[in-house]
Amino acid sequence: MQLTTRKTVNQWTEYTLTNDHDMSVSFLDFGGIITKMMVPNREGKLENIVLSYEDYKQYEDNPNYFGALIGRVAGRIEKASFELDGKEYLLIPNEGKHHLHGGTTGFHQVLWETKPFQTENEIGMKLFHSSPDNDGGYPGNLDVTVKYTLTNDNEFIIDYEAVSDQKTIISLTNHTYFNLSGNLKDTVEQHVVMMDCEEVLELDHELIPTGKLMEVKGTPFDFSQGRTLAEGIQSEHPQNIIAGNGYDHYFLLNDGTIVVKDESSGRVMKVKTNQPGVVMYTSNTLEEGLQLQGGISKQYSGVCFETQGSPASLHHTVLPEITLQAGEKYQKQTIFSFQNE
Ligand code: G6D
Repeated sequence: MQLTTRKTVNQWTEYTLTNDHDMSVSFLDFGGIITKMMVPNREGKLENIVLSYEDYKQYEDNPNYFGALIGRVAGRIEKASFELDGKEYLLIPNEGKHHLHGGTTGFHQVLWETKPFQTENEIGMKLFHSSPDNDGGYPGNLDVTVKYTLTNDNEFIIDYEAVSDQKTIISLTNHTYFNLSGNLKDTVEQHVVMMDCEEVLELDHELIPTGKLMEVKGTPFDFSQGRTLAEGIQSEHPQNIIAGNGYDHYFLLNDGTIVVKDESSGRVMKVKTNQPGVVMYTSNTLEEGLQLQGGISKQYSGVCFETQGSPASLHHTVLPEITLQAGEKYQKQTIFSFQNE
């Protein structure tokens, strides 16, 4: 197990965690951005399975949120406003009249303090950020700790903890785009996904949840038996079309487990979370022609599993809330583990 560091553009630091089987995860202190994840294929060949810019300077803007920690609230907050105990809060509308992924002062663009740790079978980094009261319009002084851990069982674990001195809202995630083919050899259209989910949140034409839970049975959103992403990308289902021909939806998870397989490489990724759901985004609107590590971006180059509580709960009662009481500890975990078939 080892940790290496290197200075990159803007005096950012890139850390690389490597385990005893040579799996490695690289990330920046800026935005906690995951820049590389080297995972073996069935022949044992290590290849990068995440989308990342070749020129790190492009992370200054990062409109696709490649690899980034997202907060204070992942997803879209309708009309950039919410109410807590009868008081209305106005956030920065950074996508039309709505608020996306924490807005222009979001956690994807802050410099996190870092502190390494190591045990016999784990190596990792704690990342710290303090978001002041009224940061981007959110109430409460919020202290956040995110822990990135790589184990010798080829698991990459993200632990999220936060505490606020006032009642507030919070829903943290990581916005890594995965492509298990390795080094961008293929798109994710033939990736097979399995998840135990009966309902997804219906979206309107601005990708804002309508508050209606849509039964997945008999639709391209039913992943209970496994399904290629291509089926939703090519489907005529109105919800696949509204998302830009693919998926960009919040799936309510029964057991918090997602399995993703790429037949060509033999890579299998299992995602295990204690979040109530996940936005699966198949990069339908990813800008084409970006110079990424390993190749050029195109539609469906990657798939995101943004585990989170849904901000739609601020406007609809059908979902678990994302409120955090003063002094209450926010604690969430998502594990990405890798095997081969
Ligand atoms: C698009 O709608 C999608 C979001 O879900 C995603 O996070 C973003 O691109 C990067 O806006």
